[in-house]
This record gives sequence, C-alpha cells and structure tokens, in this order.
Amino acid sequence: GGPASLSRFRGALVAGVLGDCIGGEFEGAEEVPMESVLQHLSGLEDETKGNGVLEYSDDTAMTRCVVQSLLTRAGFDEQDLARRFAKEYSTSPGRGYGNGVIQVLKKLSSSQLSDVYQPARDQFNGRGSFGNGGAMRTAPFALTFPDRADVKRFARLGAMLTHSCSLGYNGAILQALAVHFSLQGALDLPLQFINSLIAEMEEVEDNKDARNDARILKEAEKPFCERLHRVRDLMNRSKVSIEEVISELGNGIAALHSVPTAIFCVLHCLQPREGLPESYGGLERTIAYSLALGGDTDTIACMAGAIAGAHYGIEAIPQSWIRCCEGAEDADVNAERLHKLYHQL
Ligand code: 8NA
Ligand code: MG
Ligand code: MG
Repeated sequence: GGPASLSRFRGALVAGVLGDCIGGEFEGAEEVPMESVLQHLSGLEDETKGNGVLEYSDDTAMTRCVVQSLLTRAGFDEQDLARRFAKEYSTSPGRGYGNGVIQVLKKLSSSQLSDVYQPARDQFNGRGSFGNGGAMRTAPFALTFPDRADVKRFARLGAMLTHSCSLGYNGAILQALAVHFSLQGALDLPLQFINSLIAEMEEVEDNKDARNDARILKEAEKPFCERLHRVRDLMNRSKVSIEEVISELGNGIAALHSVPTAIFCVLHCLQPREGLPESYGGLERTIAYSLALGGDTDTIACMAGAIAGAHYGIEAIPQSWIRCCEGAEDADVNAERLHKLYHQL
C-alpha cells in the first residue's frame, strides 16, 4: 500500500506482537543457531497448533495499554496511561517484566500519587532506567500521530512513565521514528532512511540531560547517533557475521543495545540473505534474523517486527504465525482503529 495505508498499520501492530510471542522462546539465550530458529518457525505452520499457543510478554502487554489509552482518550493522556500500566501489571504480573520496572508499576497503582513521572525518576538511585521497556511499546505513537514532532514528544513522555534516563526514553523516540518513517515508505530508500534517523537523533541528543547521562555512563557524546553510524557501516557491507552484529550493536536489555540492533535487522533483511530460506519474504527474514542474534530476542524481534510490518504490510505476514500468537488478532482490529484516528488527527 501507499504511505500510511491500512495494510501498513496492520502490519506494524501485528508483526510487533509476533516478534514478542515468537521471540519469547529464545529470550536470554546466549547463542541461538539459525537451525533452531528455523525449526521453531516451521513448527508454527503445523495446522494442529494455533489459537494463540504462544503467549505474549510485557512488550505486548504494555503496547496494548498504549493502544487502548490512545484510542480511548483520542490522544496522549499520561494519567490514563499510567493507570493502565499499573492495572495491567496487577492483573498479570507474570508477563516477564524487567526487574526494576516492577517497582515503578507498583507505585503507579497508588491513588495518592501526585506526579505520575516521579516513580520512574526514583529508579536506580535517581538515575532512571535505561532499559528497552520504553522502546518496546512505542510503535502506537507512530501509528496515532501523523506529525513527526508529536511522535517524538509523545514517545518521550510515554516512555518517561517508567524510563527517566535519557538513554531509555531516547531509545523509545528512535524506535517510534523508525516506525514513523517506515510507515511513509521510507525503507524503499534504505540509505536515506538511516540518514533521516541520524539527522533526527542529532537533534534529539543535542541537549544537556542526554550529554550528562552519556558522560556518566561513559558512552559516546551522542550514543544513539554513534550506534546509528555503526548500523550504516554494517548495512553497506556485503557480508556481516552474527558475532560482529552483536559486538558492534549489542543484543541486550538496554535501549542502546537493542533499538539500533532492531533497526539493523530490518535493513539487513530487505534483501535475501545466506542462511535464510529462499521461500521467506522480507518480514519472515527479519523475524528469523532477530531471533538468531540471541539475547533479548522477544524485544528485539518485537521492535524489528513493528518497523518491518509498517514497511511490508499485513499481506507479508504468514496466517499460520498470526494464528499461533496470543493477541495478534486483537492487534489487527486495533490497527484499523488507530488508522482511523491517525487520519483524523
Ligand atoms: P527495567 O527498567 O527493569 O530495566 C531492565 C534492567 O536493565 C534492569 O533490571 C537493570 O538490570 C538494568 N538497568 C536499567 N537501568 C539501569 C541503570 N540506570 N543502572 C543499572 N542498571 C540498569 O525494565 P525494562 O522494562 O526496561 O526491561 C525491558 C526488558 O526486560 C525487556 O526485554 C523485557 O522483555 C524484560 N525481560 C528481559 C529478559 C532478558 O533476558 N532479556 C528477561 C525477562 C524480562
Ligand atoms: Mg518481554
Ligand atoms: Mg525482552
């Protein structure tokens, strides 16, 4: 479809869920042979499976809160979103949340909270979390607001409810921007796509808080820009090993070690690659490749899935995969609602 078509919205929201559900199998594994990935994926085509046998985790649980809040409030409402996060956690605490964020979610349930951003600020001795929990749930902002300034502003605020370190919320901005550009068809020109992201992040990281956090954590002056330059170097090379991707970009739970990685997965899989089945389309390649990196596989595949889904559209997603994943049908229905809201705003 054309820019911001319904197919792209459905692709983005559904493929994000699939990445989470399918990636859960390998979460935290140090090494994941591609053979195991392909075996896991071909198991999904087995007709006896289906009906949501693969459960979603915190990534999708929180994304669903963002979607419901944006739809119900027809825009961003931090009080409403904070309430939804807290309620979701108290209803299903076993979805695999990060160790730190659980404290925030418990505090957000308190009725006498005057500032919903305060619990996040208190994390890690006042430094805030740099985990990828803000980035993993950020795609709906790109699917709600057509204006790029709004995408950036609300992705940041949405992440800051749990992640007050700039390396956490700037990762959420980067992920939202990647979905935003992909939705416009920008992945048709991959080099322009990565250059646009770098240009945007140059601005986002050009402030005192970001520089201060980067210095304390001994990162480059503009950490996400530096990583995006590495992504551009890697994507211009004809051959890249999994080991190099992991050592250059990372596969961990920090936003800095996973958002640029997810973006690389999408770019790398725009074309057929050795080791991936020829029968696979780009979206299948992206999910498979993300899992083969190991580490925080559900979250990296969730983020890569959302970006890739916005590019390839819903038609690129195998029906059998959708049937296997809890929450995929819901995501499809909600994508249509977001598409309507987006074209109203
Ligand atoms: P978070 O805010 O608890 O951060 C995750 C972890 O990052 C923390 O538990 C800390 O270990 C570390 N961390 C973050 N900020 C700091 C800091 N300033 N100083 C020191 N350490 C810090 O939770 P989140 O929502 O960001 O976490 C998201 C990830 O955790 C997702 O991958 C999600 O799926 C989940 N998860 C991951 C794994 C895994 O093995 N990769 C397992 C279970 C859950
Ligand atoms: Mg998870
Ligand atoms: Mg994870």
